[in-house]
Amino acid sequence: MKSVAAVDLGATSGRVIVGRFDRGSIQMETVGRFANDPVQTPGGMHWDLTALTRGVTDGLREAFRAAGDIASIGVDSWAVDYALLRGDRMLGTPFHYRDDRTAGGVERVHGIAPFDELYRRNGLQFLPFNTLYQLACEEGVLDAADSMLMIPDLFGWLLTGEKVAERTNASTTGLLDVTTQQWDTELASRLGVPARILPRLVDPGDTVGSLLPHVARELGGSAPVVAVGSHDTASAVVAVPMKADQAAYISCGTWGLVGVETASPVLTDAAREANFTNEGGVDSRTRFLHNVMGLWLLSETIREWERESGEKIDLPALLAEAARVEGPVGIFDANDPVFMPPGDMPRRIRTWLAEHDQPVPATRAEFARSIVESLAEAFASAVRTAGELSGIDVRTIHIVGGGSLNQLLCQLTADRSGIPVEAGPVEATAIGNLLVQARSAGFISGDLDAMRAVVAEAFRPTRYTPAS
Ligand code: LFR
Repeated sequence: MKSVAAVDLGATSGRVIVGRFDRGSIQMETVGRFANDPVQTPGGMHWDLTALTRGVTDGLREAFRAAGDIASIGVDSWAVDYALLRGDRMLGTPFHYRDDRTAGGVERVHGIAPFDELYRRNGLQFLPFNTLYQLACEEGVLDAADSMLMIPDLFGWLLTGEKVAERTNASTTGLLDVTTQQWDTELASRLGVPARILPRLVDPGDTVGSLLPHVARELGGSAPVVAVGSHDTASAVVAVPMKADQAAYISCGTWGLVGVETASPVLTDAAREANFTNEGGVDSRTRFLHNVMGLWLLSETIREWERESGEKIDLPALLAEAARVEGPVGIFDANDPVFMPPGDMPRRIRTWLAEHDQPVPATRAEFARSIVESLAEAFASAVRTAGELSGIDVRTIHIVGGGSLNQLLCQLTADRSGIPVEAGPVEATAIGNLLVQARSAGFISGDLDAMRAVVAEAFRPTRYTPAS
C-alpha cells in the first residue's frame, strides 16, 4: 500500500488522515482529530497555535505508527490568516479572521487603492478580512517582519524550516496578481507591505522540504512535506466529482463556498458587482465563487442556546424536527455581514427578521428551519449568478463537506434552485489534499478529471431531486 498523510485544519477542528492508494483507488483512515478553539485576548481574537501544533504533531506521529511508511505530508487550512516572522521568530500569534479590527484597515486600503482597481488586479470579492486589510492593521509589526507565512505554510515551516507561499492560498491575500499569478509588489509597496515579507511562490505538487531532524525524531518517521491546494477550498474543489463544464459546487462547512471552476478569471463589472471571487485553483484553474455564511449560522446559534441553557443540543434531532415544521418560516439574507462576528446569533437573526417584516421563529425547530431555508435560498441564488456570470450551464449542484450530510439543506437547495443536488464526499478537503500528494508521488496519474474519477469511484454521492 502506498500512503500519504493529510493535515486538514478547519475553523472548528483539525484532523490528520492517512490515504492509502492501491491501483488507482483510495482508502482513508482518520488518525487524529482535535478541537480548534480560538482565544479572545485584550488585543483581539487569535488562533490557539500551540494547541494546533500539538494536534498536528500528535496526529502525524499516529500517522507514521498506523501507516509505517509515508510518502509525503500535505497541509491545508482556511485562508487569509498569516503569521509575521523575523528570522525564525514569530511576531505574535496569528489573528483570527473574525477579529473585528479590520474595519480601519479596509478604509486605509481603499483610500490608497479603490475596490474596483483592487478587483482588476487581484480578482477577489470584498471580504473585510482579506489579508491585505489585516496587514493594514499591522503598523509597526510590519517594519520588524522579514516574512509572512499563511497558516498552512506556517505549519510547513514548523515541520521543515522552509518558508514558501503556496499559490492557491496566496491568491486569497489580495496581493497576488490574478492575471500573472505573481506577487503584485507594486500594489504591496503602495499599501506599505514590504516586498521582502512575501515568500517564494510554489504550486500544489511541489516539494516544500524534508522534516527537520528534531521533528522527524518526535514523529518517529520521515517524509517530505509536499504543497497541496493548501487553501482548504482549493483542495475541496479537487475532490468534487463533477463535470466542470456543466456543474456548480458548494463546499459547505463553516462557510458555504458556492461557485464553478473556470479556465481563467472572470473580471467583468458584473462579477465585481455580484461580489464573486477569482481564487486560484489546483492545476491553474480559477475558483469563481461567492462566500455564503454557511453552517456557521447554525453552529453559532446552537452555541448560544447551549450557553444559555447549559444543556447539550442534539443536531440530528434538531434537524429532523426542523424538517417537520409546516408552513412558511422567515427567510433572511444569509450574506448579511451582521452575521459574521461571533456572539449571540439567535438575537441577530430575530432582529433581522423583525426589521424586514418576516415571521420570527417561535421554537428551536422553527429557528433551525429558518436558518436552513435561508442558506438554501442563498446557495440557489449564488449558483444562478455563478452560471450567468461564467456562461456555464449548471445541470448538477455538488455539495461537499459537512453540509453534504445535512439532508434538509441538500433537499431545500435542490428545491429552491430547481437543479438536482449530488451530495458528498463529506471529507472532500482531505481527499483533495491526499490526491494531489498521491499524484506527486506517482501513485495516481492524470489531470483533474482523472482525480475526480478516483473520487467518483470511491464515494457514492446521494442524489436529491428538486420537488416539482
Ligand atoms: C473555508 C475558507 C474560505 C475562506 C474562509 C476564511 O474554510 O477557507 O474559503 O474565505 O475560510 O479563510
